[in-house]
Amino acid sequence: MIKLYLTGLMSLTLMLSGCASLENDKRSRLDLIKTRDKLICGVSGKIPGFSFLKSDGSYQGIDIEICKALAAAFLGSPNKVQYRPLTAPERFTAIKTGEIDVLSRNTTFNLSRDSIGGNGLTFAPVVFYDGQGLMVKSNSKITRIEQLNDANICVGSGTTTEQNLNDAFEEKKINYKPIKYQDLNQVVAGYLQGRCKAMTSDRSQLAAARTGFKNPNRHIILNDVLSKEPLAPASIGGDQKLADAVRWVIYSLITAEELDINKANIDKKIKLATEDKSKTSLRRLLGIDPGLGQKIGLSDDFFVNIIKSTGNYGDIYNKHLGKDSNLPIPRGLNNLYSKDGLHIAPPMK
Ligand SMILES: N[C@@H](CCC(=O)N[C@@H](CS)C(=O)NCC(=O)O)C(=O)O
Repeated sequence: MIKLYLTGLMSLTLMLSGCASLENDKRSRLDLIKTRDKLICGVSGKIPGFSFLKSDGSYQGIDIEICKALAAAFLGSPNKVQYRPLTAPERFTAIKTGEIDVLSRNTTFNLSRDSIGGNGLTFAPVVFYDGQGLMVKSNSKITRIEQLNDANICVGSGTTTEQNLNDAFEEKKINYKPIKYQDLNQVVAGYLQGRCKAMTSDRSQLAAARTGFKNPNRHIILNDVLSKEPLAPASIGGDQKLADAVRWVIYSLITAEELDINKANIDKKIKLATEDKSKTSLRRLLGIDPGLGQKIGLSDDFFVNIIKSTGNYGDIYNKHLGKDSNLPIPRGLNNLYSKDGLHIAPPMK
């Protein structure tokens, strides 16, 4: 009798949990994206190298390439993206209200944002390891953070930057006055007009902003790094199907670099794996043998579509931040783990 009751209870629980996951499945935004046949990607649009709106109306940068890789994986084409420029204070509301599908905008991954009791987002793997810095005019003779006592500091509101500035200066017992602005252009304008002795932001943003100055070499970024700023894409929390797909697209870019698969050689790799049945893991990755894509709600050629569209993580990095780009930033932490950096992908199997 007890046994019967327990079996009944178990199958009811299984039924219910089965139904629940089906329900979640149905309501995933990934399906909406596919029906719409367009990915709505939230970006900044104001940071050269990351996401920058050019005068011809096109967007460029590593955050943009992430949107393209997602569209290639979800919809088969990197061009099926609608970009939505957002300021820092606007970005999380845009995810929550469903105005955008994915945020790919120099956004720091932290506990308060990636939690149900916080902003309620789900973060994808880090696409750029950054840290917060301070930029000052070279003729100010300031070289250390301590020399900024009693200074006005220009900062963007609604950012981790604002909080870190407070934490770092409090800890070092340095007095300062934050002058807050809505976006990077305003922060820059405030700083250049002399409202502040220093401007603070992610170091990549400081370097990017400086490329647009009339005399970039009259400004220096101090060596002090105030925080960890791991920048990552994010989507709404509680939608595992979308989050899985986003996460494995980022890992695909890293995996491809690890395996030295790029735009130029992918057709050769496909040919090799098609002809050689012993290349089992490569065959699975390239979708020659089915199964991987299906598990994350995508077609089995998702990996091939990504690499054909954007190349691997290293290709993207070199194009926008490499030594021949307008904003050369040494790879450092942003190299592969096997090359003393922090990027590593779990096995794609
Ligand atoms: N990574 C930090 C800061 C990112 C950020 O958005 N910074 C401000 C600049 S101070 C900004 O709006 N930058 C880009 C823009 O102006 O569009 C965060 O996630 O809070």
